Amino acid sequence: MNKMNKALAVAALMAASASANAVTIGITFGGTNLGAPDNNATTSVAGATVINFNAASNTAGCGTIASYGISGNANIVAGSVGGLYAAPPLANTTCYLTVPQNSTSGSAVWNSPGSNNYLGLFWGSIDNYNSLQFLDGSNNVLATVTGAQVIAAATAFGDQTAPGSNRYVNLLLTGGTYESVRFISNGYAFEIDNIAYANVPEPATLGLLGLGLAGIGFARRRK
Ligand SMILES: [Ca+2]
Ligand SMILES: [Ca+2]
Repeated sequence: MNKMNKALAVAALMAASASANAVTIGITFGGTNLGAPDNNATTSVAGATVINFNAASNTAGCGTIASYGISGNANIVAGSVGGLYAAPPLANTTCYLTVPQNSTSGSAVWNSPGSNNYLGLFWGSIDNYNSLQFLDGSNNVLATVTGAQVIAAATAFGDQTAPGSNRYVNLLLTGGTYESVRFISNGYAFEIDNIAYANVPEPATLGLLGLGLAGIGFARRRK
């Protein structure tokens, strides 16, 4: 991460910290292209576990949301159905998660194994009516991320092919961990593939700690 990106990341953290609770979110973009047949991005974070929704073959169906620890108004699908869902771009022919499945507004909750502070997801055809919420063990909302926060500048919402509206999104919580994630969409649809999760060291916290130690050292030298 160069200095400009670090400055932008800090600015994003400060903006996100305006919410009432102590949890902040760092948002970055980009992952690793898997090549065919997945093609679309997956996480680049070392040690993260990836859910690619490919356990069942396309011809046999894509399995149930329950088999992935998901409940609510959602479905595991492949391909595209006009007006309902659109496959992630780059000719991804694999199964993925879509929210909602049977009404124009709905949500689904994915229970993450263990406590984690990192979430990665391929967010396909990003819409301004898509959002996600990080929840604690009592289902309190720790933080919210909206489609408007992750779409690239000058990109049309819902564009099924533009790179700026089909992004691998990396979300890192500072000051807390989540137990589950709620995916919300007030329209068709919120398409998700390659969910990644991990509990990684918090670089922002370590950076702040490092600054504090440096300050103490400087004060001592002046005495
Ligand atoms: Ca997939
Ligand atoms: Ca969409």
